[in-house]
Amino acid sequence: MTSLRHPPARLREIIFSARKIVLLTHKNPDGDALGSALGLYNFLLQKKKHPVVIVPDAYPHYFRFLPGREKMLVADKHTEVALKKVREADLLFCLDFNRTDRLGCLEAAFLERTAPALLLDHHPDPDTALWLDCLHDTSASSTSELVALFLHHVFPKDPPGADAATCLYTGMFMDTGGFMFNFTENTFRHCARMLAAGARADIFVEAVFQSNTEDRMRLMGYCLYEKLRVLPDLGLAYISLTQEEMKRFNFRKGDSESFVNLALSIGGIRMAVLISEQEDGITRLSFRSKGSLPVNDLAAQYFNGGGHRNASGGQIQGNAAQAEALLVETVTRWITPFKNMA
Ligand SMILES: [Mn+2]
Repeated sequence: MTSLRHPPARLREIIFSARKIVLLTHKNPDGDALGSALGLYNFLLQKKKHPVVIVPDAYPHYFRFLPGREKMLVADKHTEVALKKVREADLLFCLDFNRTDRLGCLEAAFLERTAPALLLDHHPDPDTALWLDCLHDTSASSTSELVALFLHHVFPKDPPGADAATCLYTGMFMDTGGFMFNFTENTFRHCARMLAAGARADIFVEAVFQSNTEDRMRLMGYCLYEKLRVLPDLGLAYISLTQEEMKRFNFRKGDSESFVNLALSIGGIRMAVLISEQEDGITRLSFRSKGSLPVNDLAAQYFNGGGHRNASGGQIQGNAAQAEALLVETVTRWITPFKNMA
């Protein structure tokens, strides 16, 4: 854990004296990326600041309920404006990532900037030299939890309002798989504070869990019936999707969300993977594991990726069939030392 080096009063000063605050999060933003960035955004609005949230690329449509998301800048759509905002910022927050390549098209502008940046994150091994100050804790459930902690610490007299609370609660819920993993007693403490502040857990449940499209449900059925491969000897289950299959089901970003967890839910399976072919000749792999099996090591060593021990991502240059072959071959070797582990 890296605690903040600056005292709360100094951090308040840094924030209040900044005129152009930019909040950045990672590519393929998930519930925690959006929740932490928009949570902080809504809080800063309360403090009469005018921050801007910039996401590198599109986010799943079911997060459209998050307060403030309509003001967010999507950098690969509005590249010039986004780059200008990053260059002209006088204070930046980096949320839910600690490797600058996670910024996509914003990376170069971020590295060239002169303004100070603060990091709030829970991914392993940050390069702390890049930031003026860090609140970094891999044992935190989510970056949203760290934003809640940061606000409690820096602004003890100003509880977040309902909009900020809704975003931060969403982030904590999503990054723990609905309080299934990675949470601590602190997570519930912060969630309780968010609910007391008026977090809308009701709209969130409907938006995220009760707004499936028919296309997504059919795709899920197809994946489970036709595409799920189970290799019991390796404790591995995976689903692989080609571009052609995604088009057949009118795929929209987020439609395959949580499919990897369906594969992982099989008894005896310790590791699950969703392979998704992209339009640009790249195939993405999303890894999940149970217990102590470190899929972030597998992702980092063989698939140009990384992440958390039980939830990581990576990618290869090539199509879905090539990714599938590489996955099986790699896991066959990689899993050996872990075979007798719990
Ligand atoms: Mn996160």
